[in-house]
Amino acid sequence: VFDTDGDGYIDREEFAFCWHHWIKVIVRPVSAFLIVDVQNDFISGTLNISKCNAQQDGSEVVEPINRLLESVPFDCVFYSLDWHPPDHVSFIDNVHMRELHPSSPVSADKAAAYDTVIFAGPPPMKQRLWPRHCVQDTWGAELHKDLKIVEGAVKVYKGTNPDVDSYSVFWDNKKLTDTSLSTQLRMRGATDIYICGLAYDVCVGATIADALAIGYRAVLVEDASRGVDLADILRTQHAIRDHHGVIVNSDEVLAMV
Ligand code: VGL
Ligand code: ZN
Repeated sequence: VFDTDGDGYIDREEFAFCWHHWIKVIVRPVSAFLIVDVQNDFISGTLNISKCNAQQDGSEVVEPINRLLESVPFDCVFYSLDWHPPDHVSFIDNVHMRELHPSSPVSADKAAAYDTVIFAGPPPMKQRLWPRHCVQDTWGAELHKDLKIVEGAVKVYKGTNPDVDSYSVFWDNKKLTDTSLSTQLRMRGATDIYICGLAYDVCVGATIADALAIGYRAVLVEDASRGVDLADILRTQHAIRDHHGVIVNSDEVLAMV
């Protein structure tokens, strides 16, 4: 009965039946959908990822994300926003505001966007420099205008400390402070987190790594994510699989409904 057409795979109808009447009842997953940084600056603004090495169009995540929001009954939905003050440490045009460590591979005068420097600290802090982006209360920090915002969803702001960058939606890069995300997920009893958005190899990758480290079942929705650098995207895929995360496309999530 599991493989009526003999193609070697469990029939989709059979799986759907097992899922609804048996598997789901036993495991009782509580799902969270986390949409990472689908903001203007990454799509068509100052940190336009289509001009980066991987040349991916960030606007293409909007359609699959909206489709998931419309069709999948997630137990909770989160939108994260990169939300920097004007004097943020990651901005290339702020590199002169802070002292670099003698071991920094690039000096402040030579540093360009996308270079990595080491700030003096203490302790010394590695930092990739980016064009000024997602400044609080500017157009570039707004979510894409076509992104569906569902009722009852929670917005999580990160990167608000001028002196520390924050790629993961859980913690800043030095793990000094956490956002409200862990608390909110715990309050709701979440077991499974579906993650997607921008940028695949930066904030999405860091967030799914933390989710897996905490012990959530974490699922990357790949066709709803776009990245900066092809080699880093590959590294992110390997890191997810190494830590028992799952990589799927949105139609596979839709097929679970
Ligand atoms: C991001 C670079 C700098 C991201 C944020 O959201 O992936 N990337 N700040
Ligand atoms: Zn940022």
